[in-house]
Amino acid sequence: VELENDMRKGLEREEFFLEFQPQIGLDTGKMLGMEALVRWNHPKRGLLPPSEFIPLAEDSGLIVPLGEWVLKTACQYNKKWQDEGYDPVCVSVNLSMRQFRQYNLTERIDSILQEVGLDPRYLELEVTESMTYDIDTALEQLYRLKKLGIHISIDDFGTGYSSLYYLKSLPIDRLKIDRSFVKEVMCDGNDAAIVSTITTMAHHLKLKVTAEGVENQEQLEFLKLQNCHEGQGYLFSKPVPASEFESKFLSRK
Ligand code: G
Ligand code: G
Ligand code: MN
Ligand code: NA
Repeated sequence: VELENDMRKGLEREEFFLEFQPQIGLDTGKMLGMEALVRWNHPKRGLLPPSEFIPLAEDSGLIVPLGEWVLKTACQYNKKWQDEGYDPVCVSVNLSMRQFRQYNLTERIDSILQEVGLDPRYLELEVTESMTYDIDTALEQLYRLKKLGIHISIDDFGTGYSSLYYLKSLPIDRLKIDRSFVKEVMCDGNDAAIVSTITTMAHHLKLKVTAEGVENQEQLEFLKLQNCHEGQGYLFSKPVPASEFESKFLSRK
């Protein structure tokens, strides 16, 4: 409860900030996108990782205002960088279950995009498989979101509940292979088979595929052989604050 009150205050006092992690095209080595990840600079406890406050924010419902702050701030950075002449890239934002269940989510995102002035095609929402559990509701919500012109990806793919029926029905653009499969891809034949199969399936379904948690060259070579489109992970960069991201990863023609 104390951390919950702190979070409420923290939102007003601007104690939250974003880090960005690049998403790299594996054939060119070029940065094609970035994921925005929230951090909390707690006045007494110092820097808190999401694992220490996202679950609490989920339980209390504070994830809705926090998630909206993340969305808006990520869009603002992206718009600012485009205005400064950097090559435009898409920003990915994690959506929580609570946000996904909001009946007016599409309108809220639409008004954020309008207010910020960001072209919807430069926003991607990351949803998890568990959000598609109620397929009819999920389909309706995802179709509304897609109509805005934004992109949708399935985060942590392979770890949650999903059936291939869902996968063929959902209006999604990308699968993000969970990092637990990528981790052992060089020493566990089952993981290699899973990564390879997800990648092939994504190709056939005409979905983009991103490997998460790419940490070394061997994993990268494996993923390239599979024609996996993009990679995200410590091999390229850990998530970094906006100013560092700008100087290290953004480029102009
Ligand atoms: O860097 P990493 O420790 O950033 O993030 C840990 C977890 O927290 C990830 O599973 C990520 O999806 C989640 N997370 C990070 N930022 C956000 C956010 O803005 N909203 C939601 N819902 N989850 C987030
Ligand atoms: O939303 P998602 O669950 O995908 O959140 C991404 C999380 O993965 C963040 O916590 C981020 O810091 C973490 N992460 C990103 N790249 C790597 C990596 O190469 N290795 C590990 N172990 N974690 C990573
Ligand atoms: Mn994510
Ligand atoms: Na993930």
